[in-house]
Amino acid sequence: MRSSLFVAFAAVAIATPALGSTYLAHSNFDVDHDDWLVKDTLNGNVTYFAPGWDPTGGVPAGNLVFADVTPGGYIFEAPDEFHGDFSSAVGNGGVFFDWKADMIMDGRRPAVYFWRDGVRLIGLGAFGLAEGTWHHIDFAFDMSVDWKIDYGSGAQAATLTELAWVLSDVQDMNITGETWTGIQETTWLDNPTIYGSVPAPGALALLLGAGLAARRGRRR
Ligand SMILES: [Ca+2]
Ligand SMILES: [Ca+2]
Repeated sequence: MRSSLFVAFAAVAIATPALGSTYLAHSNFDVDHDDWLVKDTLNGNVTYFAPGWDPTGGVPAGNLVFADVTPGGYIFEAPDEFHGDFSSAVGNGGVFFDWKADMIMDGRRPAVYFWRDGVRLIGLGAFGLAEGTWHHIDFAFDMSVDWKIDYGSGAQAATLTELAWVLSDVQDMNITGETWTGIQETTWLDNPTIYGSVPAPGALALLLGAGLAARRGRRR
């Protein structure tokens, strides 16, 4: 028992410096579409589609692909793994994804949306992204990103408190699909991830100390 604990702690100590961040929710689509859906909204009517799954060509390997099918707008919708309390990552993590579109209209850009109680938190990517190539898009959960919040009457600048409020109970997460008015474009997605930073060296020392104390407690 004691030696297996030691091995576990040693593995953490060795692995930590190389990790950089830990994934709180993650899909790499290497084996399937990981329960993601495509949600299309046309004149207020919602239809769900299963996205296509491409075993090769992602970043790397498998990825989602969806070719537009209606004149409405579509988004990629995350499964349950991306729902819940991510407040531990506020000021200490963020969300990233790899994204590609074959046609991007002027004024269109990729975005991520987090929903809580009908309120939408929005991270907006750059305009003018090149078509037909993968883009790695990363939004930190802090005020270095121009986060927007929409209570139903239009997007406005979000405060850190609002950011934390939504991220402490995420009920839905979406990533941009639609990039062109008309049934013409195809969009690809890979590696959607909510991440937090690994503990700082001081925090890790505390963690190890707590583990050793627990061992001493059990021995008594
Ligand atoms: Ca992949
Ligand atoms: Ca379209």
